[in-house]
Parts: sequence; C-alpha cells; structure tokens
Amino acid sequence: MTSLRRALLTLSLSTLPLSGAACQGSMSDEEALVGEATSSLTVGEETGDLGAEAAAGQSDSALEALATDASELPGVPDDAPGVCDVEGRRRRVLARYDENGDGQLGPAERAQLSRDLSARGAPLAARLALRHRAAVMERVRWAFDENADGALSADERTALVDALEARCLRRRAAVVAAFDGDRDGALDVTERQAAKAALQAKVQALRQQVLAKHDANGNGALDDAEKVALRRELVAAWKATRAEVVKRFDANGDGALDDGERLALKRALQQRIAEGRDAE
Ligand SMILES: [Ca+2]
Ligand SMILES: [Ca+2]
Ligand SMILES: [Ca+2]
Ligand SMILES: [Ca+2]
Repeated sequence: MTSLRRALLTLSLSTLPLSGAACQGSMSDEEALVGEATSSLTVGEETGDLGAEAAAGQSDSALEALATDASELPGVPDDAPGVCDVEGRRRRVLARYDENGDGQLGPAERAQLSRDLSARGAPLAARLALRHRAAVMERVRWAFDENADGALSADERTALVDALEARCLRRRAAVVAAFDGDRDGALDVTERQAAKAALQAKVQALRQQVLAKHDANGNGALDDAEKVALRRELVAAWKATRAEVVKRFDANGDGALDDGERLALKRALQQRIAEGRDAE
C-alpha cells in the first residue's frame, strides 16, 4: 500500500460504510476527494509547466481562462522543507474543510470540497493560497478525464491521486539525493534549509524572469495591463504547444484529434505526470 493510501485510510475507515458507491479497488469518495485536494497542493509546490501538452485538448476560450489563472507572479514557498509532504498537506486540507472539527469529512463538508475541486479558479486554491497553480491542476484533471465528460469518476480520480503521489515520491527522492550532504538517506535540519533555500532561489529567479519581461513600469509587481500582456504571451505559447501536440497525436492525419487520438494523448500525459517529467 502506498503511503498516501495508508494516510488516507486512517481518515476514511470510519466513513467507508457511508460511501457505498465506491468501486472495489477504488478509493472511497472521501479518500479520493482529499487525495485530489492533497495532489493539487503537491502540484502547487512545483515550479515547472506540468501538463502543458494538455493545451492540445483546450478550446481558445479555455486557454484564455487558464491564462487568467496563470498570469500571477509565483509566490515564494515558505514550507519547502516539506517537499512532497503528503500527510502534512492532507492535514491542511482537513483543517480547511472539517468545519465541525470531528476529524473526518461529513457529507456536507465533502460536498463543499467536491464543489471547490470542480470549480475553475477553485475556491480551494484561493483558500489554500495556490491560485496561480489552479490552471496547472485543471490541465492535470483534463489528462485523467478519460471519457471526456468533464468530471472525474471514482476510478479517474483514483488514477490521478496515484499518479501524483508517484510523482511526488520521485521528486522527494530527487531532493533528498541532491541535498543529503552526509549521505544518511534523510535530510537533517541543515540539509532541509539548503533544500528550502534552493527552491526559494529558483522561484525568485522565476519571478525575476517574469518581471524582467512584463514589469513594464518597473514597480516590482504585475499591474493589470502588464498581466494582460503576460496572458497574451501564455495563450500564444499554449496555442503553439497545442498545434505541435495535435500534429504528434493525429494518427490518421486529418488535422484534428478524434476521441481515440485524444485518449492516446491523455494516457501519454498521465504517464509523463506520474514519472515526474515536465516538472523542473
Ligand atoms: Ca470523466
Ligand atoms: Ca542527511
Ligand atoms: Ca508593474
Ligand atoms: Ca485525427
């Protein structure tokens, strides 16, 4: 059993009988919802353009909407030592949604979490201060919506949570490998600080890169007009990606992706996401 499954099981045992619809082998409704929210937080700590190829499945208007979410300066993380801290993130999700404080999510609390997860510009992201990553998570959700009905079924959501957990574990292993100075297989306080400083420096560099190009009046922030220019650039870049990806997956060469071709793209994307590529 994976660590996320184990962590979520603790939470879900008492509520399992309530989620009678859960399939064999799938997570319970509550596990899967908390898992998806936790996944969106782990995605939030990344700096890369995860799932950019999902642009191939988006309409122009969807790309515009995603660009609105994405045209914010990335925030510098203050909890970098917990890279891929699934359990800590799960606790944050619970703390936000467990309104009556009984340690589990009842039907109303679950319904609220479910609404927040499926809404674009999700209140979840706003509540957890991750607004600028909502667009990324939306592309990830698209990749796992295999039947393209615009929603994640229990199985689709389980696959998403499993893939993002696998990604998370790979990323954590990479961070440990990079900063484990004394080679004891774990990060002590000093090593964690070095990892945190490196991530913060990376995000700062990213901010500087965006500002250098888009902070036209040089006030160190992105004003509305400057964000418009950034949005325009993002949409143009994603359209270029879309054209390139459609070309790559258009097996019958008719210039468009049919259902089967789109599914092949989604599966390739799922694999890239789980393998931790696209990230940094
Ligand atoms: Ca679906
Ligand atoms: Ca160490
Ligand atoms: Ca400015
Ligand atoms: Ca085609």
